[in-house]
Amino acid sequence: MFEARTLDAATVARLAERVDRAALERHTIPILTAEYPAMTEGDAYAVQAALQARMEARGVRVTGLKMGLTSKAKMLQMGLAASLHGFITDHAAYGDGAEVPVARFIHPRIEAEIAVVTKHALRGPDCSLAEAAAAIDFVLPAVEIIDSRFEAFKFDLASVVADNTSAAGYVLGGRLRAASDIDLLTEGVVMNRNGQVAETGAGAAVLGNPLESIAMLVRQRAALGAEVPAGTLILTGGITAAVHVAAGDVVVVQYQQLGSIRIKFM
Ligand code: 0L1
Ligand code: MG
Repeated sequence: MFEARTLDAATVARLAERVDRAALERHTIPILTAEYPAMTEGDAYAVQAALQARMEARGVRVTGLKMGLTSKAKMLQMGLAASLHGFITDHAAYGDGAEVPVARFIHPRIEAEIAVVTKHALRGPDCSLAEAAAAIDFVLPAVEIIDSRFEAFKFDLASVVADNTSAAGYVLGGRLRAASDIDLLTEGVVMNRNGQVAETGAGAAVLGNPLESIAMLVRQRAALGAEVPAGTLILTGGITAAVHVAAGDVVVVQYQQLGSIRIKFM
């Protein structure tokens, strides 16, 4: 599924440190392929894994997994047409009503997403929608905060995978619902920023069905020799294009059946 690795372990570690430092110091860096144009997706996931190890070594806790670039709106916005995955952490995890300091980020954007928590482990290269559906414990709404470490929020696929798919934080809220109580395809979302509708969409925008996003995550993890354990929080990917946020913005994301999430950016 992913092209073979070409970078040696020392280079992978150096690139992970470069991305990590940019996030910690909140400055942008050139895309990694500027120096390593032949970098593959296999290399990029190795850098992402090294980045995760660095973060965990200083006490950051991985709280789940995310899919990215799962809607046409996002793919068009970023000019990239392949879905990818990363990890999410407790570093910038918030609840409904949170006041989020934008100074924690470089040039943050937000995305309305449908999240799930799994009750069974999912594994293997052939994971189906039915298997994904059967593994869901509950569904909840989420807003992902993304923040590229690359100049002008522009990158290629390998660079953004290495940069943990721009993951920077997330806000959970709303109501927990059983998957059987929600039609994931027609679940509607309206994102308001400062009282104006910024984006609208429905669950089907996520790869035709958010369950496909979960199944794809499992297949991608399998290609890396990993599974999605029971109890995993999964952000299934932005339903709409991402929206820029700045200090002073108040965002309210309303879901049809999952409730709403309010965030004030400070
Ligand atoms: O969660 C996302 O869809 C982000 C994936 C990486 C691309 C981007 O930063 O927009
Ligand atoms: Mg996202």
